[in-house]
Amino acid sequence: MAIDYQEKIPNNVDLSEDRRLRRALESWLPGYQQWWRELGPVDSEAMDVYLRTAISVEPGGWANYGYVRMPDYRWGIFLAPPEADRRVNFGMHKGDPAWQEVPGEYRSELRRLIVTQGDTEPASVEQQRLLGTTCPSLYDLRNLFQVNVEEGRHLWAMVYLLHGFFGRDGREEADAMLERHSGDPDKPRILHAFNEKTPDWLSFFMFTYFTDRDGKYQLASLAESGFDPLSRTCRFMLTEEAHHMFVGESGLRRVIQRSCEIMNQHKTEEVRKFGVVDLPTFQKYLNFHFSASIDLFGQELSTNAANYYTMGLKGRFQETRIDDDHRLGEARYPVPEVKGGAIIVGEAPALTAVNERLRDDYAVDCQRGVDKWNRVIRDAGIDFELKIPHRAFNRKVGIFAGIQSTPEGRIITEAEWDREHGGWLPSEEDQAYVQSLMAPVTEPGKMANWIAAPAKGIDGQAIDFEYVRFN
Ligand code: BYC
Ligand code: FE
Ligand code: FE
Repeated sequence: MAIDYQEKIPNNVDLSEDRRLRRALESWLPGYQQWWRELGPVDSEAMDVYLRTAISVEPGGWANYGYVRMPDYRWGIFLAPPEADRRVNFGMHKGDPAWQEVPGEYRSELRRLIVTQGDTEPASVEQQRLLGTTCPSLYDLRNLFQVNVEEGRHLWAMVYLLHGFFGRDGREEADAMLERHSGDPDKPRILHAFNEKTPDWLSFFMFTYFTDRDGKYQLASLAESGFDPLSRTCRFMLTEEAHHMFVGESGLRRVIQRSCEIMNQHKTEEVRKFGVVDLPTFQKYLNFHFSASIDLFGQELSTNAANYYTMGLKGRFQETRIDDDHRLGEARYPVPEVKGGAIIVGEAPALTAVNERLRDDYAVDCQRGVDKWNRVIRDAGIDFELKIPHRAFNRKVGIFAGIQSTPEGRIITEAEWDREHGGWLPSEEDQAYVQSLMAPVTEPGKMANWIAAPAKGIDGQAIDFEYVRFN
């Protein structure tokens, strides 16, 4: 399963044997490159960046590190190795051999899932395109670009499926991926969170911690798909996702570490005058990014999701490790409800609640990093605890979209919300303050004042390694 880099489009799907598909993808390539130049990372054309590139899809042996001139990055198509005798593992077709072609009756559902997944990838690159101009260090700049090129590759992954398995409407959907743009009033990206701004590095780290983690859970559910090419594609994408979440988790830990240092050094909580992020502001950013990211799981009760499950297209997180019938005929699942001005836990058919179950799995995973950050704060002897806000807080999708709630989950009136929300979400002033910290630091090994150095470098290199050369 080696990857052939001699080809125009590196791949491990025997593209050279499939003339029609190769031509289709080669004709999509220039549009992609133009999109990258126009809406990818600004001013990056001349930079050499110490990037990892996939050279094999086997576990452990896939990454190769070296300097790459950004526009020459080789985006390619990499699928995880096939599993012998793989089956559909859930839904009404449970036990059938996994599909190597799109089942005709599920074509439009499958296409919609692939389009929604694909649309998020270039959206995130668009959201992050200005961040390079205010990088806190060369190490961070390199990580940003690594995330960006891999999100670009994730778009390729979905475009491969569209071109390879959906004929003409697949080609049209692939073109549309480059026509919708994050925040565009006429042609926005599909999901809300991907039309928000990522204007500063605190937001970037929050995004890679919380929103890329939605990617992990969605990709893991799609990796369970009975449509085997989708499953294999997502399995390889997941190996890349781990780094994106690492960038978020470690970035946020470093922000907190630095804030705590300054708090202790000056024996004050009012650290803004020393040019670092105060913990209450950090909490507000956390509140925003968690709430925006849990919206990405859709409605608590979703017939779309139930259909995807029954059809065998999208499973649950780690479907095959769950001990039940994998058909969800009778099973029930706890689901929150708003009743009489309070939030209670109700119950619903597990089949229509698969979105909610995934959101639950996701929330547990989010807590882990927060616990680690709290340990940093505690170890510094500071009395402050970061908290994940309640499910009901600041929601735009699902049953909580119609109400307002405090971060603790108490339902409040619109008037109270208008009065109080500036204390819970980043205000304009908070955002302006965070923005004021963003000045580029590009001397090897040096860090911006508001962030601590990482524990170690990338690929065993020193922290003061020249991760990016500007030329
Ligand atoms: N924004 O039945 P429901 C990633 C719509 S992130 C706007 O609950 P469903 C990444 C919905 O379309 C992972 N609209 O929907 C991270 C539906 O419309 P219709 C991305 C929304 O389908 C960082 C209606 O509301 N992957 O990879 O069960 C950087 C009813 O909703 C939203 C995927 O999302 C929203 N948030 O659930 C880079 C996987 N939510 O039918 C990359 C593929 C719902 O009324 N997508 N709606 O017209 C899916 O599995 C599903 O589409 C969703 C939505 C889970 C997102
Ligand atoms: Fe991605
Ligand atoms: Fe990602």
